[in-house]
Amino acid sequence: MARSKATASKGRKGTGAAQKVGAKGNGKAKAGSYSAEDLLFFYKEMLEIRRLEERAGQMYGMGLIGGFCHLYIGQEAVVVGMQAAAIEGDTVVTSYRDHGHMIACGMDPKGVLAELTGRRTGYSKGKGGSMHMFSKERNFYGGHGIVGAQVPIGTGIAFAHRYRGDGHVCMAYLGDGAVNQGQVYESFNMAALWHLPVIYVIENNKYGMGTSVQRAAAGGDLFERGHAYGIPGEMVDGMDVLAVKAAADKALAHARGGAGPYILEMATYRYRGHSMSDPAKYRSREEVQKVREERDPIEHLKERILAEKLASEDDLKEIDKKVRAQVKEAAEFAQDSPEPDPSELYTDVLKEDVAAA
Ligand SMILES: Cc1ncc(C[n+]2csc(CCOP(=O)(O)OP(=O)(O)O)c2C)c(N)n1
Ligand SMILES: [Mg+2]
Repeated sequence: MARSKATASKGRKGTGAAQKVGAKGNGKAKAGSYSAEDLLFFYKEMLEIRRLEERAGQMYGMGLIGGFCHLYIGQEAVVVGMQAAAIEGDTVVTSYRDHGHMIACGMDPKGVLAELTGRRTGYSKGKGGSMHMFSKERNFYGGHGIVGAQVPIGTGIAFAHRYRGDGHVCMAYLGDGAVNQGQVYESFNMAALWHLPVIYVIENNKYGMGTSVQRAAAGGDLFERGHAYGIPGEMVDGMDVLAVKAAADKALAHARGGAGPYILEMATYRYRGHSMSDPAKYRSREEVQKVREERDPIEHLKERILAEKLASEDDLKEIDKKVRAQVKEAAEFAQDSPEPDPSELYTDVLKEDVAAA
């Protein structure tokens, strides 16, 4: 199966300390396939993303975050399930809705919130903001504001994996709105032709800004868009972390084994507006409420953990308490950090171009 190493691990808080993920790579999401430790880890990861983003939303409202801020709330199971199946060294690239991916890749919440608030301790020294964060150390390649731009970039990263023969796979995430970009199909063609180790993860959250996928995308399911290139794909319940993990195991094994790209279409949903400035008038409150009540990925897993008696309500409350404390600490760290020095305006830019102009 996909997991050539027994368990995936990820460094946290830049300490390089490995943390066990530990889910078995058996490709099945049936009850009993996962230990209590696995499920509690998935629960904690999804909660960490949600609490961090809730905090980011509050900080935005307080005027502490400038520019754009696109929240991932509701979609947490997608990236947590994917990363649970990945091994250390696999790479990730995504769009501007990227905070969840950073956390799931093991990036430090302090550095993420510091970047969101434009502080020098942020991942891009406070100069990039929400949409422009990277971590070579954690194999996270951004954070891209141009719709679809990350798809050829991810394909290029996959080319590098293959060229180097390092056995790794790139997971390139894109939205339902991005699947209509021409560059996506140029990428599919190259990836299929050269059997590149790339998984295209389409996060179909039903909307591209204020346009529903039904109004924007012709044809059938989005994963079928790879069929013309011979790229296999499937639809996955993106609100169920175990279904995502099972699909990711299969797709990663395919790509890692040299069979080329794979497409996973995640049926998911975003609870918040497109960005913080979106009042989301294109859908009803009832629609959002229904998904929250019936399909919430965190509640879903919580119910399962309780039903299988893998932990008590109190255990889960304790996890939430710890996560909230960690996020609070990260927010304080960000707010206490200084802004970049004005001299930073002249660093990390193409100075030669400036001089030549
Ligand atoms: C090339 C390009 N066209 C238009 C935009 C404006 N824009 C930003 S996000 C977005 C919608 C993309 O929707 P989707 O791919 O479904 O991702 P989601 O926001 O749902 O995660 C658009 C049209 C852009 N950033 N880049
Ligand atoms: Mg979308």
